Amino acid sequence: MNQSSAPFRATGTASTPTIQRVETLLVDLPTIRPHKLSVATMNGQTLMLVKIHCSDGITGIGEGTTIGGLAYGGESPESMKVNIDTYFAPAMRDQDATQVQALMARIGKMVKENRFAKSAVETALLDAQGKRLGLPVSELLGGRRRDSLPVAWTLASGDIARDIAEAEEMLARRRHRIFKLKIGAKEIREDIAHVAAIKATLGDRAAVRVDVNMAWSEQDAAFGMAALADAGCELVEQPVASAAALARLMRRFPLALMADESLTSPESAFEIARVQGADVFAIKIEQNGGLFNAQRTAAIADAAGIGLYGGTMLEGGVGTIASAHLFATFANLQWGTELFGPLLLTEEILSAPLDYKDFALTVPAGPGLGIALDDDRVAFFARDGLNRRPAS
Ligand code: MUC
Ligand code: MG
Repeated sequence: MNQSSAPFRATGTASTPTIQRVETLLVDLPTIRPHKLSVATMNGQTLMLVKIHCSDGITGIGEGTTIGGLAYGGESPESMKVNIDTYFAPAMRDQDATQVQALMARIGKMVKENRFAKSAVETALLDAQGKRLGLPVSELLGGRRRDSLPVAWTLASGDIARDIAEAEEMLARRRHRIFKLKIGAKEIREDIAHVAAIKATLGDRAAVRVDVNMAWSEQDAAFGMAALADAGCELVEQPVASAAALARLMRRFPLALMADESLTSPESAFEIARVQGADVFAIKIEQNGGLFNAQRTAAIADAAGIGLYGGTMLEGGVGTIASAHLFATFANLQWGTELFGPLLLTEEILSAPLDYKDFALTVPAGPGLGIALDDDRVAFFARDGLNRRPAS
């Protein structure tokens, strides 16, 4: 069938649910402690929530976050809101709400880049379509292979004693037994001593990994990776920025090398795979511009024999569960996930908290994302009253 005779209708007929209104709002929530990364120290997180209201009465929800405002990349929660209000919403209005991939392609023609905003919008469209069909988002993505996901915790207080106390508490509560340490802000020897002290205390009771968030030069990385391996660290995440440098560091040290910031699309994933620049890919729905693209990136990893890890942009409950539905479909998830974002926040904005137990997160079984916002709490934490104004 050629394209012109395909049955797809971009604009709905009377019986087709269409998009009526796209609403966005910013929600500011405090973190349980300062979260220190090489790029920023976070004392709070801003969630950009999007609600897509459809003509059949169904509303889908999505979320976009960043780390430290603009410290991590080109988008901020504020830019996502303004761009969705100004550019996405007019392109979506009156369009068929059931054709999610086609609608995302339509948006893609009018909106270059803006991967995080696209992820939020695609999440909301999938939530709405799942609710419409009575299916969890994981089933729309091809079907889940697991109902729960192992979840790592990030130790990022910046203080060794506090990090150890936090890790001990997580182990005792059976919440996490994989710990990721954020390093790269301090002098390299100080960072290595920090990692070594934590691993020495935890021993075989827990896995220790580090994320440098690109802070090291290639020379730093060569020194640092050897020392980290000696300290018992099993994986280093994005020590340097460039794909070529990652490739030169590969397999020189007895610990796994994971790409994160380098992965911004299936195309970038293909390039890292081509130069053998990583043992593991951190898959993030926002970095990839949505769940479908993240799924394509994961397929490239599988084809290249690269391991998979479910990453986070420290999303709240909505973005976390969208990611969970996707990661539940992966054939391989060798390194687990770090879907702990909601646990870093002091406030709950879902009507029921997510289910973390036995070192894992349960993937909800209900239609769509399988979660609901507590609208009163969302309104309470919304940045200001004006945020409640519908975008279209
Ligand atoms: C990142 O770079 O991986 C994930 C966990 C965390 O603490 O920060 C993020 C971002
Ligand atoms: Mg990272």
